[in-house]
Amino acid sequence: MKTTYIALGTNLGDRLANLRSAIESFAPELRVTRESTIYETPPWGFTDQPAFLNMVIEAETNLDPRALLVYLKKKEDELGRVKNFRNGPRLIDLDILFYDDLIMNEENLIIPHPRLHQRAFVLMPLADIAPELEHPLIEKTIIELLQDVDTSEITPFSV
Ligand code: PH2
Ligand code: MG
Ligand code: MG
Repeated sequence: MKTTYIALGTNLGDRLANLRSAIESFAPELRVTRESTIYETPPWGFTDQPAFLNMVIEAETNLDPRALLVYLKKKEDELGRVKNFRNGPRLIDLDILFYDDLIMNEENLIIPHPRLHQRAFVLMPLADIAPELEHPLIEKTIIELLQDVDTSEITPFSV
């Protein structure tokens, strides 16, 4: 069994339902062991779009990283994601952040996620469930990485 961290993001439709449906769809290949708080976050990269809901989950899996990527893409498709432009609005986005302490750099799969340490919308929920986790390349904990990003516009989401 490997431990993986997956970031969830959504800014179209019923955002809360999209997160819930995604988590419900993870079995049997992913066993969710922790869930972060859900945060409402300003769009990053392409700003003229609705606010996102973001969260992170911890899960156990026997899938290897490539198979996990394929599995998550299939879940995105099944949940109704339509292909859009880079950083554009999306119904659901499922990104692998970490896979144990694996470091890999291939054309379509880079682990740890190459931009996670710059993104408050990832670090904030990740810090809820794995504050002391150390980034295997940067060799800083999530709490330390969080100190270097602007979290001022990120708010816990309540219904
Ligand atoms: N995802 C992106 C681009 N920008 N901004 C926020 N706030 N949250 C996201 O999940 C997000 C984003 C590309 O995956
Ligand atoms: Mg993404
Ligand atoms: Mg993605």
